[in-house]
Amino acid sequence: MEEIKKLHTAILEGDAQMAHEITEKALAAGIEPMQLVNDYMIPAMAEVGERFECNDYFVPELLIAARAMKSALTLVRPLLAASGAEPAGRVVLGTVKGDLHDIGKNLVAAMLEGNGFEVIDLGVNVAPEQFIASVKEKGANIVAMSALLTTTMPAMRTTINALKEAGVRDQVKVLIGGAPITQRYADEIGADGFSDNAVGAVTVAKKILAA
Ligand code: B1M
Repeated sequence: MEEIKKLHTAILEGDAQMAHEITEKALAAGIEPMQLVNDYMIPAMAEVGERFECNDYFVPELLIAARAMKSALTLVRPLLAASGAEPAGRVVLGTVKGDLHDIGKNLVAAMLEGNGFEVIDLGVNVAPEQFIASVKEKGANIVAMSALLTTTMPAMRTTINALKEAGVRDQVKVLIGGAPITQRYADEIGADGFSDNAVGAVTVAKKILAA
């Protein structure tokens, strides 16, 4: 399906309707949802980020690109979830307090769901108390946190400490990621796992649950 290549352009140019339509047609033509995400959506958003960094794109362009990406993801997410076999774990996921970036977090959700995890997505700007309440209510075994700002990274440590204080730290594994996060930082704050990408997050989630 030749038209699929336009998905990259549609996201890059922030054409949500086009992104939605091409994704719909590609899925109808039998293209794997995972292929759409890995080969078109992630590279398109990576290029959006690069353009922003060299002042070719500004905040409005970022927002419309993000909207186009989300529009395509709404079609793909349920399919990724449906393709999963046995539930591999129950994940409470969110972007930490003070941080509104959710594109990477949504990709992590889609990848986890696509690999059989149940994902309780708390959204963005998630306070430690919200993570704790959800862990208790849903009986989650993974707390997954995303942060894109160096100023919001400390909220991960705060949340881990809050999990300890609430007496639920031993019930869950903590997985973290996001552009400024490193393995070193994960070790420093006592997280159980770190991944620098959404696909790797699945591998790490499986590994830490098995440990
Ligand atoms: Co903002 N932003 N932003 N932004 N933004 C960055 C992060 C920035 C690096 C841009 C820059 O200046 N070069 C910079 C942070 C600098 C820093 O902290 N050192 C920045 C800034 C400063 C800001 C504002 C403060 C700007 C302002 O208002 N002055 C503001 C903050 C708002 C807030 O959060 N409180 C802001 C706002 C925005 C928009 C709203 C315009 C928009 C977000 C829209 C949205 O998310 N709905 C936006 C965007 C789009 C970006 C960039 C350009 C792209 C982020 C993105 O979506 N990347 C970003 C620059 C960049 O990254 N090059 C930037 C694509 C996405 C697929 O990648 O999120 O990294 P990413 O996710 C990856 C991995 O990191 C990993 O997997 C994903 C897929 O492989 N991953 C995980 C992510 N979470 C994970 C969790 C895991 C595991 C892996 O386990 C749980």
